[in-house]
Amino acid sequence: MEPVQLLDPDGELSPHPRWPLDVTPDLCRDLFRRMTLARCFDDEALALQRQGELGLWLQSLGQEAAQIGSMTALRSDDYVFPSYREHAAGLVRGITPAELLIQWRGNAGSGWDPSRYRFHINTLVLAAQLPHATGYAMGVGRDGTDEIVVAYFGDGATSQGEANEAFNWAAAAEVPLLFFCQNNQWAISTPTQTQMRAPLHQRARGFGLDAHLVDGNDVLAVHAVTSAVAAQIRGGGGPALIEAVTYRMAGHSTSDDPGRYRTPGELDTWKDRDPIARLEALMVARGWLDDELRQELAAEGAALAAETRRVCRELPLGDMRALFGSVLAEETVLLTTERQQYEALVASYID
Ligand SMILES: Cc1ncc(C[n+]2csc(CCOP(=O)(O)OP(=O)(O)O)c2C)c(N)n1
Ligand SMILES: [Mg+2]
Repeated sequence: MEPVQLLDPDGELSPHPRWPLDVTPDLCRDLFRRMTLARCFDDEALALQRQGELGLWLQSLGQEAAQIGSMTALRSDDYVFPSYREHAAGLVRGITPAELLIQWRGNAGSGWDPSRYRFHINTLVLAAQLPHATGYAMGVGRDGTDEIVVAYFGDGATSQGEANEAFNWAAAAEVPLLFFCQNNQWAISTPTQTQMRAPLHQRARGFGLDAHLVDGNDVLAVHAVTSAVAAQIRGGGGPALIEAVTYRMAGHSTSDDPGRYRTPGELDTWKDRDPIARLEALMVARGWLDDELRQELAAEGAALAAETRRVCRELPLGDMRALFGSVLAEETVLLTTERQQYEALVASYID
C-alpha cells in the first residue's frame, strides 16, 4: 500500500480522488508559517540544551508536517494525548515556550494545564497514554458530545502491550479516538523494520480499526486525511488509526549520537523529502511566497527564538522535594534516606 500523497518531494501538487483538499494560498501560508516557527523553536531549544540550560531535549525536526498537518485538522476542543516529541503540535494549541521547556530544565514535572489547552501532559513511559486516551474517549462517548480524542505515539511504542491493548479496547468499545502514529523510522537505535513484521496500518485493521497510511512529510496529505478521518470519527464512525511515514532528522534525544547506527546517506535521502522545503517549492511556483512574507517570517522566528532563550533562563526553580512524596502514599525507609541525602546536598550549596 502506497502512502497517501498530494505533494511530491519536488513540490508538485496532484489532487487525490479519495482525499480532496481545497489548497488555498491562505492554508499553505498558515501551514508554512507554523512549520517554520516550530523549527525555529526546536533549533533554539537544542542550542539551549547544548549551552547547559536544559537537561535534555527531544527534537521534532523533520516531523513538523505530521504534527502540524494533523493538529490543524482538529477542533480546538478535541482532546490530545501527546507522547514527548510533540512540541510542534503543542505550539498549534498555543502552549507557550516556557511551558514547553520547564520539564526539560528539570524545574517541574510537567509544564502546562492540560484542561486549558485540551492537550495532555507529556507521557514518557512508552504507549502508556494509549489506554489513558482510550478510557478518556470512552467517557467522551458517554458524555454524548461530538468532541474526539487524538493520541500521538511513535513506531517503537507500538511494540508495547499497552498499545495493542488500547487498539483492541478502542475498537471493541467503539470510542471516538484517533490513534496517530508518527513512524519516524527509528526507536532510538532500533529501525522500524526490526521492530515489526507487519506494517502498523495493517496490524491496526486486524484489531478492527479503520487504518490509513499517509506521507507524513506531506503536510497537505496529512491535513486532508486527518480532516476526513476526524469528521468520520466525530460522526460516530468509530476509532481509526493514521500511520504517518516520516523521519526523525535529529538524534533520538540530545543524549544520543545517531552517527553510531544510521547508515551513511540516509539523512540526505530524507533531507530531499523535507516537509518545509516541499511546501515552500509549491508556494514559490504558485507565487504565494514573496520576499515580504519571507522577511515577516524571519523576524517572527527570530523573536520567538529570543523569547524562548529569555523565558528559559527565567524559569522558576521547582521544589524537587515534592518528587519524594508524589508517587507513594507513605514514604518508605529507602525514600526517607534518599530525601535526607537530597536535602543535605541542597543545604551544602554555597549559593
Ligand atoms: C516502557 C518504556 N520502555 C522503554 C523506554 C525507553 N525509550 C524512550 S524513547 C524510546 C524509543 C521510542 O521510539 P518511538 O516510539 O518510535 O518514538 P520516537 O522517539 O521515535 O518518537 C525508548 C525505547 C521508555 N521510555 N518506556
Ligand atoms: Mg520512532
